[in-house]
Amino acid sequence: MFGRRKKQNTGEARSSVSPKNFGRRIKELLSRGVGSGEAFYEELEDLLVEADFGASAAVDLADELREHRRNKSGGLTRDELIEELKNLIRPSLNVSDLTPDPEKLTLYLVLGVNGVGKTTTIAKMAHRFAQSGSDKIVLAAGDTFRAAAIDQLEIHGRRVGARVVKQEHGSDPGAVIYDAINSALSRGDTLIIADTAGRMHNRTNLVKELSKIDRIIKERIGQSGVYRKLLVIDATTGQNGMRQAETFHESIGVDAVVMTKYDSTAKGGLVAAISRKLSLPFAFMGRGEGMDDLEPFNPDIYLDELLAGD
Ligand SMILES: Nc1nc2c(ncn2[C@@H]2O[C@H](COP(=O)(O)OP(=O)(O)O)[C@@H](O)[C@H]2O)c(=O)[nH]1
Ligand SMILES: [Mg+2]
Repeated sequence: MFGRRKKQNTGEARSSVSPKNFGRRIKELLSRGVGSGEAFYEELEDLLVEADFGASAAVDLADELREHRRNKSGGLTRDELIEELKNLIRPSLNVSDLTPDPEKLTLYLVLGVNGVGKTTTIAKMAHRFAQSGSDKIVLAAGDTFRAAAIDQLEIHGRRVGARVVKQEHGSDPGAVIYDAINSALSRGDTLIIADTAGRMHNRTNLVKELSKIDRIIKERIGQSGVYRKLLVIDATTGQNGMRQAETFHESIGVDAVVMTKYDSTAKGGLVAAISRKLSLPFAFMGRGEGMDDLEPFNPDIYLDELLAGD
């Protein structure tokens, strides 16, 4: 069901439409105006599909624009059409603010298939929160499947000044996270970011393994704390990313999405596609491998970049 671990930086090579390129092409199309009738909407749909909006969002957006323009007289300038398109996309874009509340024990469970950038994102988030004053951050090495994953989290933890709770390679991820919560409670730490393995190959395993972790966290964190499930999606995986979002959301419920590798993607439509189809808010965009390469999701910046193109 899930794709194999991707090779890195294949985004450029696979894509024919870069964000700039997409913006430029859409601007060219919009410059010609809706005057060209049905051909205009078909071309718009094709461009949206190429930019990873997915077929259903592409058709819907083209339909909505058509509907919108139907009863209006007079033509629109290119920039007015771009604004209309932004106005059609914007309402489905939502933001999740993950700034932790220092008064409450908070746990972010980070989910996603292998290689999407979970561990790197955990380090970036810890770095970001540490810089803004959190000094009680715990990273839970819940990807116990690969020994290297535990080492990787430890190295990141040292770098960003966060304590790492781990167990042996192969141990039960639920037990690691349970330990992390208990030690946080006893030491007065306020934020736990938990890693998970992305090895689940079918929905049954995924549900089983994650439901167990989910239950443990709910029991230990309780009503007084904050528990959020964050799904990491690799922007270069296109409609595979859409399917991953659907599977995780249907299986255990996702609270917010982090999109990684936005720097090496070609296309930005996946954000809009996931937003429209699943109504999930976005928290962060990863824009590189460095610790500072994580930005809070901003719908206006997203739309400007998507439709920029000069
Ligand atoms: N260009 C780029 N690479 C990233 C980004 N986030 C993660 N990576 C890289 O993706 C690869 C897999 O990341 P990792 O965190 O190990 O993925 P995990 O298997 O989901 O934990 C690593 O080489 C990361 O440096 C990003 O935002 N941009
Ligand atoms: Mg990892």
